[in-house]
Amino acid sequence: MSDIGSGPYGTVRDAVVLVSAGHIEWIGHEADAPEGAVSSARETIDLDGGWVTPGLIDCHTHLVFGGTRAVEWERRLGGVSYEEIAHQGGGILSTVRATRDASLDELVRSARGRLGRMIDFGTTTVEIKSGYGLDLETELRMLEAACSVRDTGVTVSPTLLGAHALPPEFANDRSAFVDLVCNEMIPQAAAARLADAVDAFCEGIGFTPAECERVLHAGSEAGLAGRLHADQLSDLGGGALAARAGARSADHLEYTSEAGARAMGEAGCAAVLLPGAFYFLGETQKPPIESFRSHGVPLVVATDANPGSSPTTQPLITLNQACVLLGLTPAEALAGMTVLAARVLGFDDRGVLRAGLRADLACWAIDDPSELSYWMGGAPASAVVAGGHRLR
Ligand code: DI6
Ligand code: FE
Repeated sequence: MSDIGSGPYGTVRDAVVLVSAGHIEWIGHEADAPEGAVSSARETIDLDGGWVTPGLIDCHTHLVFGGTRAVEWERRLGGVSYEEIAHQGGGILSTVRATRDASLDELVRSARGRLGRMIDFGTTTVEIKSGYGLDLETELRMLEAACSVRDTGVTVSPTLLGAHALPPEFANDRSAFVDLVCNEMIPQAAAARLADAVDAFCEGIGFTPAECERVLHAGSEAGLAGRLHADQLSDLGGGALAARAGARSADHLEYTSEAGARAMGEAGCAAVLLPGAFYFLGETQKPPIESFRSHGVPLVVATDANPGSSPTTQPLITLNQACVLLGLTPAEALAGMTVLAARVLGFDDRGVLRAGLRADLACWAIDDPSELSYWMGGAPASAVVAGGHRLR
């Protein structure tokens, strides 16, 4: 019994997890399992010495989009910066054109393919943002596509990211676009139950802190949680703004100041680290991890899966990047994609393995949990269970 929940991972060795009606009924040492429970189980998965973790929770993705940005990436390799491409009408706006052109069916089909690869690597809960429509109809279509991929068995938490970039038709009237986001997109998405949260891109190539504050305020008026793309390419005080506005998280945070980290700690605002974007954009300025630790800011890790700055569907590579590039420990990285990510999405029924919680499980043929972030990608999960159903 001595090692129940022990060490940095809360490890239980030689364990049994009993699942019933979609939930974990019992978890503990095999020797202590209820009499006959294992032998009478309808279905068993023998891990043969492998490990079980909570299903991975990817709390920041842009999994629904049209097209790719591979050609633009080639230009970036030739020396043109992400921001220059954005200023030339490319970047996010090129994905907006492809997404507006895509039907609901096409968006669902491509997102389902990407989500399938994430499931292979243990993801059972995913947040999906809109933000490549930038008009009412396409933003709602993106959210509908996000909700449609629930048929995979994965829990999807959709986020309205209407204020992601200024669409060309509003180039001369920023405030009218923010009005559209606040007065139409947010209320309609909330009324149709197509969004759990709102998000905005607080950045020189995105929206000002004042504009983002309006969006977060409109979101909370509509009963939606707040998130913020903050301080990714410059310090606009986005971390502090997210904290002040009561957002659940500020995300990216490469340029967040000490004061921003302190404000986040005081407000209980999580830091969602997106090492895939840091890597893919060749960033050199790292988020202030030590400041976040010292101010008690939860360190959360997500893929930021998107066509422009983090084209990945592989959460294990993200865990590796969080350790190698940003300096998290493997245990911190795993907590950041499980228990702490659950809180960012407002779920209290998952993210840890405990009796009574949802049976969202990822099974791995590994000898030690540090292998989840050690292999640069590693092998797919040997089994994935969501809500008690086997997804793989
Ligand atoms: N930051 C990101 O990493 C995503 N959005 C954002 O504001 C990706 C945007 C993209 O380049 O498509
Ligand atoms: Fe993002």
